[in-house]
Amino acid sequence: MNTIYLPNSFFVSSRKFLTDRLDTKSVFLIFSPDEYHRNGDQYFPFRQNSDLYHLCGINQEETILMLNHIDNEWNEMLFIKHIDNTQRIWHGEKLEKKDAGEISGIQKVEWNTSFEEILLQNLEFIDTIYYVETPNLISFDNCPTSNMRRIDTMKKEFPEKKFVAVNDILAESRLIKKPEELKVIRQAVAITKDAYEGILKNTRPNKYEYEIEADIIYHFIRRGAAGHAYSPIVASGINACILHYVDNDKIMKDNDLLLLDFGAEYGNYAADCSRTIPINGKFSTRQRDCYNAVLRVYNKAHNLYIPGNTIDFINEKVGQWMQEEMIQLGLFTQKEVDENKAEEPLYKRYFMHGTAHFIGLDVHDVGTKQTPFKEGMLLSCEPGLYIEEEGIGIRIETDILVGKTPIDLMADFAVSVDEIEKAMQSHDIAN
Ligand SMILES: [Mn+2]
Repeated sequence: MNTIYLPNSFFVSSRKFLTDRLDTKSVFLIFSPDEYHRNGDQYFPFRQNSDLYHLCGINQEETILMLNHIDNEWNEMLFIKHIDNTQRIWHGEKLEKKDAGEISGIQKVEWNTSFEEILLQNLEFIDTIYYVETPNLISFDNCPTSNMRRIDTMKKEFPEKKFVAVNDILAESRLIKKPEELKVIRQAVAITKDAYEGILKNTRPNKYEYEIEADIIYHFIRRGAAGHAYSPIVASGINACILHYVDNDKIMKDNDLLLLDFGAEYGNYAADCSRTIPINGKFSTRQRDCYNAVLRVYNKAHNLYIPGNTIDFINEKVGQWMQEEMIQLGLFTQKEVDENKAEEPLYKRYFMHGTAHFIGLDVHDVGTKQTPFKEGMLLSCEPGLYIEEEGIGIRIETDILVGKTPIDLMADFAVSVDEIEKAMQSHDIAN
């Protein structure tokens, strides 16, 4: 759980990036998220807040990071959970202060029971409280995250202080991937490739979608991934037209396509991959035509991942390219496009989602559709085509590193019709 994936020099420089942009006489605070109740006496597995991880590398619950500027310098303090012997017997070891210090590169580590007192001592000398706005998801409307609960309480307790959210600074810091991070991300991608190769070998008619999901998690866990970076989509036939299909419980029919959207989370970083393959190992003529239409756009789109472009620009461009392909596929005519008075372009009938999002510690990472690309940013490239009336759903997705020459991190994953059909020929008969 607290395996070290990044050297503490990485976290030291993340904190410096932040504090260099903050005013003096201030304190920055961030708290771990709650552990969420599942059912009975069970909890969902804990996942650290990505900003907190980015700043100190601690993957443990009930962690607090405090950076305060007093006496002309930044003081760093980390607060971690202290457990007694009974808890140790049931739940195992937690980080000792020394371990937490080594992981984070922070000298002063205390038990979180002393946090309130230390904060109060420091507050006298400061004017501004910096914090991270964490989302209150709709379903948690009346239940703000632990981080926001604490900040909201402080806003009431200390109305004379100035409260400033620093999400934009942290987004800027997280967007450009450093070489150390890229090493971890490439490992997430390599593990995802293993799973894809397993799928190509094991997919065949009359199996259930969940058998493929089981193959994916098998490959992820056996190489040290934490698991899925997001709920995997294993959607055969018409199910592929449900964009967030996660039931994965239908039987896979002969002559249908299988759309897969899956990615490993390794060392807190996500890989994000989509592929579409023929369940019986051979594309039909129509399926191949549709697939190649998406593939041509996918290949062309890679060249857009250069400094200065934005997600908005890519969405617009790729939408237009897909529209031209849709005309060729006979889905509508150029005349219908020209005469279309609706606000939505016609291609949105068959391609309803965007082409790109940032990837990093979160699979849909920080950054906006207007953020200008810089070298070292990582984004998905995922055109798709969903023709419900034909039971065809296709998406091809890879992760691309922005640069003067963009780098496709999944360049060695089978993607052409020939590569896919060839890989599927080596079907393991015993399965
Ligand atoms: Mn994606």
